[in-house]
Amino acid sequence: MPENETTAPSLENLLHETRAFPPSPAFAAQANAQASLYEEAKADRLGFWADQARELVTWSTPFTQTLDWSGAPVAKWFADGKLNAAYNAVDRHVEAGLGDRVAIHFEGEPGDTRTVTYADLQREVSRAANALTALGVTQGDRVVIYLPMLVESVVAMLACARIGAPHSVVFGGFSADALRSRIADAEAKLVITADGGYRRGAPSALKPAVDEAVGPKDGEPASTVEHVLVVRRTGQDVAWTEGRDVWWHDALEHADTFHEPVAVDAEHPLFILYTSGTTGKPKGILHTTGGYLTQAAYTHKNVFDLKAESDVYWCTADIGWVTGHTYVVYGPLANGATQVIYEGTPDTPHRGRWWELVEKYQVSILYTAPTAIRTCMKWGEDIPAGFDLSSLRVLGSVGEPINPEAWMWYRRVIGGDTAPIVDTWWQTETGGIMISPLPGVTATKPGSAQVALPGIVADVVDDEAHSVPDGGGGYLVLSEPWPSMLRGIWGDLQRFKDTYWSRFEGLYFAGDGAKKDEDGDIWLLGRVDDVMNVSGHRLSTTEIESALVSHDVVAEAAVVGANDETTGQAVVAFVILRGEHADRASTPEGAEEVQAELRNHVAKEIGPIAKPRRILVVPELPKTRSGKIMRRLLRDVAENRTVGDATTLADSSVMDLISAGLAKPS
Ligand code: 6R9
Repeated sequence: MPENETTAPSLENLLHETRAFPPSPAFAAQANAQASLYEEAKADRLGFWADQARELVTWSTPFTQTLDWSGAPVAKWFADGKLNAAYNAVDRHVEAGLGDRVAIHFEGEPGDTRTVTYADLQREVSRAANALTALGVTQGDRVVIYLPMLVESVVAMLACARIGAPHSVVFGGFSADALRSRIADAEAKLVITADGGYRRGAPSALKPAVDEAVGPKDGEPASTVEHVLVVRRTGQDVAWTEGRDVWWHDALEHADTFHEPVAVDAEHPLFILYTSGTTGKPKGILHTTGGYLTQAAYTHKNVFDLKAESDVYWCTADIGWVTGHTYVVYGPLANGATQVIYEGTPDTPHRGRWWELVEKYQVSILYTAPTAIRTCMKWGEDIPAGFDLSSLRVLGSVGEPINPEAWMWYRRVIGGDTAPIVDTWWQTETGGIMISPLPGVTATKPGSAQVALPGIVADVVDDEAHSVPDGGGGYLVLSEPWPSMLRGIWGDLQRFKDTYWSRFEGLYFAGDGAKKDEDGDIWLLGRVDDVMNVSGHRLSTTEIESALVSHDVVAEAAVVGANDETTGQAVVAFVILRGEHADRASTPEGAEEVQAELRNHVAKEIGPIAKPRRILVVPELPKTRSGKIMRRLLRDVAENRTVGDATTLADSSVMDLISAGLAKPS
């Protein structure tokens, strides 16, 4: 793309962002990461990773080879080493005398609690591993986990790892159909589920979806699943298939508390995690053991500045997503951390629930998503102000670009203007954090993930794969293999090559647009499929959203490019107004006034070219269960089409609400 012409307008808004927050000397002095880490990694990248692997992971057979890239793009890391991920997450801490340390403070949505030490975890995981073995699961068999956020969910994942059976966690909010296709693709032998979980104040059933997913359907035979292991959580009635279904508590009660972890090769599959592409069938992203665990532990220690003996860490992600895998299960436990796991939603039974938990457990490190932060902004800052959040010392963000307004709010209202924010860019495919500031080292900038971590090589390139100069924009790529990189798409090597390695020769194509600022820091601009082209000008959806949200009246915004005969695409914005302004748009005159105000605001922030052609005031935005806005559906609305498949929305009625509201002329 002709850089200067097409990206210049879209760079304006975020490049106006010049605030920077250098680390305090006190934080820097105690930080795990020091600036020398970058030099160390640069001087000998592979040696650096080998050091991390030896320091942070315990190997039953030490490795002698670091990287084998001869089968590129399928990497082998530490290939001649052997280890067990569950041993690393649990047993070695008990052996080191830390058995009494709390691993998990569990808080159920109804308020029930459970404290699990590392010694407890060792007994539970060993029992579960023995139970799985008794049910015929052996090394290499796939186990699907379909559970709410419970202690048992962590135990189930670790029990699989302990016996070398790759797990495939399917988010509990997915439908029976989604579960069925994932079970089929992985040819799973066993499913671990629960009767249900608590969600928004009521028990919500899970087992019926499993019954539907594993049985015969529409001429399709029953699945490969031999047993369904069922955790009792809510006590609700469940249908029972004798011989197939087994209660978790029964199976564990009879199981021994001793289990010898199986030492597997470093490249043994640890898990498959399905992630949706924008189209087509979900991709089963494959991760293996040694490299994944190394990067999980390394990033968790340095990016969050974890002090295992004193910190209380809380990552709000569900184990159904990669963030829950790497930063609830493998990273924190490998590092011997104490963490909070919360079952429910942030607004049950009240909108201060998260902050109440921070106060109660004295959480010191909080890792969450921009969508959650913006929701809290919408609810108002008097809610967090009612709780003591002074224990927080590091804040993390993940999942989508965080707009500067939300970043500043997070810093001021939640972080007391002192806690460093780490905006961490990574993907299911990358397995661990790739681009992020290091707290105590990096002067943070609101809205930017900034720098590749020591050991990671990232770049922004143009259409011809040339590195763009500072100030330029293009596509984010990763130029060197990294330990926790995906090893493929389950059962589809060709799709792996086509999706990630064919766009630019020899480079991993992440699918994200990005730019470099004058300091060479990286700003993520959203998926490239969300980049619009208006009259030959390249505009980022994120950027316009960010401009809209920076206006007082806007709580949330989503922008799409709608086809337009003359300009190629036209910018269409969907906005949710902040509570106190919502009434203003209820009359046609009021709505017009708000729309004009916002259009001018965007013009002022970015340039007239970015002015939305239409601004639609809506009550909600369509989001996937992981909080990503489904722009495809909004594009349908913007282009006056019938709205497409909305089944993966967290709340599928949202589209009806939006369409109904728009039927009235705005
Ligand atoms: C970890 C996770 C990956 C996609 C990724 C990008 C977006 C994630 C981000 C971010 C800007 C960040 N993304 N973190 N964009 N800044 N800090 O979310 O994995 O669900 O696979 O999503 O999310 O677009 O390509 P996953």
